[in-house]
This record gives sequence, C-alpha cells and structure tokens, in this order.
Amino acid sequence: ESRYNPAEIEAHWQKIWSEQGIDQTQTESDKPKFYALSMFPYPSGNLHMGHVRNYTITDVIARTHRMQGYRVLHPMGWDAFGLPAENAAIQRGVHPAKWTYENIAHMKGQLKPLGFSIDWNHELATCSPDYYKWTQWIFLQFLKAGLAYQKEAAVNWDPIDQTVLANEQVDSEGRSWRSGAKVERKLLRQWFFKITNYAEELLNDLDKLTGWPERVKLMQANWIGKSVGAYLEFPIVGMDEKIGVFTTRPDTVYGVTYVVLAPEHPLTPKVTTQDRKVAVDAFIQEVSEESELERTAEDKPKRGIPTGGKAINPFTGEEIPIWIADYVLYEYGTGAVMGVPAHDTRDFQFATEQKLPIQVAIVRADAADAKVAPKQAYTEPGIVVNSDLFNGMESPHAKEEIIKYAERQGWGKARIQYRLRDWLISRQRYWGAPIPVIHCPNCGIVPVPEADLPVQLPEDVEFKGGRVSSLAQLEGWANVPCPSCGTAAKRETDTMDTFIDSSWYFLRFTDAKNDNQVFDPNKTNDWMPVDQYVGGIEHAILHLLYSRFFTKVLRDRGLLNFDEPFQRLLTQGMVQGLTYMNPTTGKWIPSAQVDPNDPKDPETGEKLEVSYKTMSKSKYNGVAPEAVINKYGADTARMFILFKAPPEKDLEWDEADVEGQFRFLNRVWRLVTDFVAVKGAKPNTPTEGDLTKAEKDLRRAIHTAIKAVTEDLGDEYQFNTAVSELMKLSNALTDANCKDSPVYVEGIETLILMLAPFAPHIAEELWRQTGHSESVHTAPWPQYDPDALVADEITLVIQIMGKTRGTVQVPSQADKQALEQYARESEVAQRYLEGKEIKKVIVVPGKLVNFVVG
Ligand code: ANZ
Ligand code: ZN
Repeated sequence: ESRYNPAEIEAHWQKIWSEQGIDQTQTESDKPKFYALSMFPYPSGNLHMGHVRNYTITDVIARTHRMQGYRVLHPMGWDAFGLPAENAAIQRGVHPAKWTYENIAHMKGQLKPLGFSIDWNHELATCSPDYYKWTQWIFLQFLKAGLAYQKEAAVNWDPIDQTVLANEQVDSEGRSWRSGAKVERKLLRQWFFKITNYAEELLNDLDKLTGWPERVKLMQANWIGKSVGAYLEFPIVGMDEKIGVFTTRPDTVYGVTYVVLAPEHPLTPKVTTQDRKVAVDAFIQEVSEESELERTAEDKPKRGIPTGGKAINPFTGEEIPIWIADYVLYEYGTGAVMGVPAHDTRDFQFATEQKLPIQVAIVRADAADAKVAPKQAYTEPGIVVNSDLFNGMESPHAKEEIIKYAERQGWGKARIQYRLRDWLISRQRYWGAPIPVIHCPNCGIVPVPEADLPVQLPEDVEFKGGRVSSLAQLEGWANVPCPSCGTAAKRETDTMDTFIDSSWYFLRFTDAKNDNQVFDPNKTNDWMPVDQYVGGIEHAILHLLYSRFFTKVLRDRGLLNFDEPFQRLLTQGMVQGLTYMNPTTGKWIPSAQVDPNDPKDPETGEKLEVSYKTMSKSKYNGVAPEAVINKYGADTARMFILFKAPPEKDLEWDEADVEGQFRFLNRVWRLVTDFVAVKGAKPNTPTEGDLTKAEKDLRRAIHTAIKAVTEDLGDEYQFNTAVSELMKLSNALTDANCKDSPVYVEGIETLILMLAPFAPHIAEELWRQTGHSESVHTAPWPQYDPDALVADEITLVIQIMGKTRGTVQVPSQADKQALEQYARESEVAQRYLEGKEIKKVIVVPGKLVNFVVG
C-alpha cells in the first residue's frame, strides 16, 4: 500500500497544472465572472506566514468559485517601489532595481510550492516601466481634471532620509517612523491630489459596501470626518480684517469669551501687540517643535498665550481677547476657533487654567437659568439662554436660526467641514514613479506628452553619503527642452507616493499586458469590481480610501462604469507565534533556547512569560513557511491555517494542530487508497432503487456534509467549520457498513471534491486514483439532495424527573402521542418506572420525553 507522500505529489501536480494551464483565467463569457484578489505584497525578500494565510484564504475562495461554475480571475503582482529597496541599496551597494527583482524572483519561488491557483500571465510589478508608464499617464489625467496641483505646504521633513513624511509616519514624540530623526516642519512646494473633492461621495458610498466589515467602514468615515456647522467671522478691533472660525455649535455663540488662533495662523503676527511680540514669537517656536499628536492629546494641559489683540463678537458687540494656543490646529477648518468654555471641554480646560471668563449659553432642558459658574463644560444640546433673540430655543433649532441671522447680517454662513485633507503625493526619493511634468520658465508647468511616457528612472544612480541620490541630485537628468516652446527647462524631480501605484493595480490586473492603453475598459468593466478582496486591517484606511478615490476619478474620466472597486472585503487576522519574554528585562527569548515545559531564561534562570504574539523578527516567534512545507507539505499547512481559526480572527500557530491536520490527510489517503485497492478505479454511478438503512444513513451524512460545507464556503467564509464537516464525513465513511455500495463511491468522491479547494494536491491525486482523467479542479461542485437529508429515525431522550436515563430510536414522523407511547414502552422507562406512579409526562417533539413520578 502506498504512503501519503506530499513532497512527491505536490511537485508532480504543480508541474502538470502549469503545463495544462489549469490556473489560467477562463474567458468563456457565458459563465458569471468572479474576481478574487489578495492585497499584493511588497517584495521585501521573504514570504512570511501572514502572506501564506492571506493567499490561502483567497485561493480557497477562487478554487471554490471555479468549481461552482464561475470564470475566475485570480492574479498576483508586486508593490515594488518604496524605501526599503533604497536602504538595501545603500547597505549592500546594489541598485534598487536589482534588489527588487531578485526579491521578486525569490518570493515567487516561495509562492509556487504552496499550490495557489494564480494566473501568472497577469503578473505585474509597479516598478517596471511598462507599469509606471501608466501610473504616469493616470497622473496626467488627474492634472487634466484639475485634481493634481502644487502648493506650498508646511510638511514633516525627515532630515536623515531627506524626504517629506506623511503625518502617519511621525510618532507621538515627533520622530520619523523609519529613521528615528526628529522631524522638522518645513515649507515646501509639493504636489497634491484633490481627494477632498470626493469627500462627500467617499463618505456616502460607504453605504453601498454591504460586503465590508463595519469597523473598516467606520474607520473610513472617521478619517473623512464630516462636520456640519457654520463659518462665522469676528472683526478685529482697530483693523480692517476678520477672524473666520469654523464651529459645529453656532447655538453657543453668545457664550464666546475669547477667540483662539493657531500659532501658525497668518493673522497671528498682525494681531499681536508690540508688548506681546517677544513672548508670542517664543511660544510659536515652542509649538513648532510639537507634533500634531502631542498638540491634540486629550490628557495634556492646553498651552497658550494672549496676543494683546481684541476681536468683536458680532452677536453681542462685546470685545473679547485674541489668544493663540497649541490645541488649535492650523490645518483644520479655518485654523481659528471661537472659545466657548461653558460648552466645550477643551475650551473649559483652557479657560480655567488661563482664568478666562466662562459664559453660559445653553442649559439642560429641565434646569433653571444658570447664574453660577459651572464646574465643567455642558456639551450636550439643550435650551438656549442669555442669547437675546434666541432665548428659549432648542439647540438644533437655534443653530438654524443663528446661521440664518448671521447670513442676513453678513457675519457668516452654514458650512460643512471635512477632516480629510488633500493627499500630499510628492516624495523626494529615487525609487518611485517620476512625476511626469516639466517646469518651463515661459510656459510654467507642462505635462510630458503622452507619446514620451514613461519618464524613465535614470539607471546610473549613485549611493552617496549613506543614501541613494534623489532625482534632484542627478546631474543632467532633469535638463530637457520644454515640449511646448523648446526653451531649456527642468523635469520635475519628485517621485510619486507609492500608495499611488497600489491605487489602481487591481484595474491593471484585468489587462496587465496592454502596451497601448492603461487598460481596455471593456475588459476592466467586465471583471471589476473585485468580488472578494482579502488583506490586512493595516490597510483599512489609506490604501482602501485612495483606491476608492482613483476608481471614482477614472469613472468620471469615462474609463470605468462602476463606483466602488471592492465589492466585498475580508480583513484577515494576524498569525501569532509562541513567544517567551523575560518579565524583568523585557527581552524576547528565541524559542529554540527554551524548554517549552519549563520556560526559563537560559542566562538568568528566571521564569519566562509565555504568550502568543504576532509573528515578527524582533520577537523570534516566526515560523518559516518552508519549514512547514518541507515537513508536512503545503496541503497540511493550508488545512491548518483554514481550520485553526475563522479568517478574520488571529491565529495561534500550534505545531500539534498542524500535526493533527497532517494525520487527517493521512486518514483520507488511506480511506481512498483502501477503497481503490478493493474496488479498482471505478467511477461514480447514480444511486438508484431501494437503499438499505446503512446506505440511507451514509447518504444522509454525505448530503448533510455537502449542504454544510457549501454554506460554510458561502457568504461568511467559515473555513474552520467546513474543515470540521469534512472530518465528519471522513469518519462517516470509515464507519460505514456499506463499503461495496454505490453510495460509498458517492461518499468517497464527494469527500475528494470538497477537499479540493482546501488541499488541492492530495485531492487531485486521489481523484485521479479513483479513475478520473480530468482534473478535480475543473469538476463541478457537488449539489445536495434535500430528500437525502430527511432522517427516517430520530434519537429520543428518555428522562425521569428531568434526569436523562437513556435513549430510544423512534420513527421521525411520530407525533406527540406516539412519542409518549414509544417512551413508555422503552426498556429504559420500564426499568426506572417499575412500581412508580406516573404523575405527568412532558413531551418535547423531536427531542425528549420526561416522566414526572410520585
Ligand atoms: C465653538 C464650540 C462650542 C465648539 C462648543 C464645540 C463645542 P469637529 O467635530 O471635529 O469638526 N475647532 C474648529 N477648528 C479647530 C481647529 N483648527 N483646531 C482645534 N479645534 C477646532 O469639531 C469642530 C469644533 O472643533 C468646532 O466647534 C471648534 O470648536 C473646534 F460648545 O466651536 B467649536
Ligand atoms: Zn515652454
């Protein structure tokens, strides 16, 4: 008898599948389409378990849909621009392109043995000129649409990496996430994409994404951050200028006791009086060293100083002081706020510390007019007081009326404010797509003509001073004649944020090799939207938001006919490894140095803290995919990953459970090879005629399994319970008393068919052994027969005084009366009830009969 040898059969079938093109995208148009997509990897050099889990989940979904009659697009590619390539280049003196392509080759080599049904004909790498040519072309579309523009902006400047950083890349201490350098604020001319034009649609269309996790939609909504309120203007005393503020609470305008400007606000120096100048300048300097996170932290004292200037509250005619404070951000709203300490928590904190007056304008509906100073801000809506014309109104109504009044008086208007800011896309780095414009002294910004795309990255890049030269530093590269007037001009030397590359790759996948177009809209509109997108929660905000934005812009340019790129989104959980930490030193100890039964620090002998943590190099808790595949095979690794936890949940890597799945596959192997040995390779014949009880029972087990697995693979992707169902079916086959019946053949084949998406190699091998000449992966998914699910008999529980005493088999059709009769006649009841008086009988149909005795 042959042994299950995963190494042999996996390599064997992978070779044949690739020769026969089994994984290639089918194009038959009569089939419904299904686009299954994993978030494409950054080619860091090594495949880790997180990748394996991601692609396994997508692969099961792709394979199931193929068997269920869909034509499936399941591509793979590389998010290949970005900083690590440059850093590796510096460390090793290799060109970033070489490092990147070598990593791609290596990772592809690691992916192949896992048996993913990927169509490599659609492969792409974002760093390849035939990809970034179209990234540049899309940039030009944005430029034409007025959605790409340059502006002077205060940016986070990393003096070590010599580049601009996004806010998310600066930590709470104001240091770069990558270099650790203290980030500087610098005014630079930068390229932006006008994502704010789409803020409202990006928010509203979240409702269309019924297949997305609620929490991801919430994160996006918060990021967009829509606030409804008013823009109000406060004239400055002695000047012809006004301070505009954005407020969500115009109903509190009679409670304003001061105005605060962000320190960076252009009006700050103008309103500052002579005697306050030195102090104000010093304060501005101090604040410029704080990060946005520090400035807005809830628990931090708010700092600020008076400017000496005064403004007028147009509603009351009162003069109020103008302050500057760190908690007012220049980039949000108008960069200025009206201070209402009675009704805003931050203002209350600030006013209390600074001894500014507190004036009540809103009271709780059931409270009397408050005359005494409150102990904390009342931030809820309520009844307006001390507010002249508006007294007695409820907050929502007062908001409307105050806005109307302000409009009539010319003091302000209704305003909707978004937290979302325009997307800063400029990077002063080498390894990215060059922004395809030319700066001409006569013509200004001139787009590179489409015929001249791509603007290729120069290859003779230098490694100088511990970094890769940016395009600006490459002698000569930027010097070109203006395409429009021929004058000596300069290329733009910024490259694009790599998030741009990943904002449209899913479109290119549908037509990845097109040399003439960004993609053929017919193909893209056919395959899109992605039916199932699978990836990490770390991309819940930026990548998904940017991709949605790109989709809408390209739709508005007439290239796409849909609104949203990703129909359904699955955010998979982390893969965690067993982790050992010394609780006193906080050091992580590699598991190889630890006895799992008695975990102690090998140096100090201290007892170690044991826990599961996301696998990472720094914690020494990673498990290499190759190690698992070499020991057990890819099928076992896949089965374990799918069985161990639902896809959204974290997964604890556990060697014993990996073994468990290996044993299960061995049992299936034996079950089928034993069957083949006895029966010879015999195809499935339809089950006809009267069945014996054993046959009926087995058939019920088979069709119950089909129903359960099919449902588990449906909308909720319960892979873990699906694998349990396969185990149950395998047990039912092992225990069956009808091994020479056609029903048994049906059972064996059903098991193999349903195993195919999970463990594709062993399923293929066993399928062929049972006499099939075509691949199991092109076979149709089994359908369940509802009639087979109906049980002839059920197990009735017999209870005496609520205590279970035994069971009895009864016909499933029996009514209440009959059930009681069967129960009374049962051996169990006879034994326990002998000589006792039955006072009451409780019958729960389909379940139990309970005798109450005296
Ligand atoms: C007066 C007021 C009274 C406010 C009150 C709130 C409660 P969201 O919901 O986040 O949009 N604000 C406006 N611009 C700001 C800036 N640049 N930096 C810091 N704070 C700013 O919040 C809007 C509110 O945040 C605005 O409404 C303003 O304070 C403050 F009882 O105005 B409010
Ligand atoms: Zn010109």
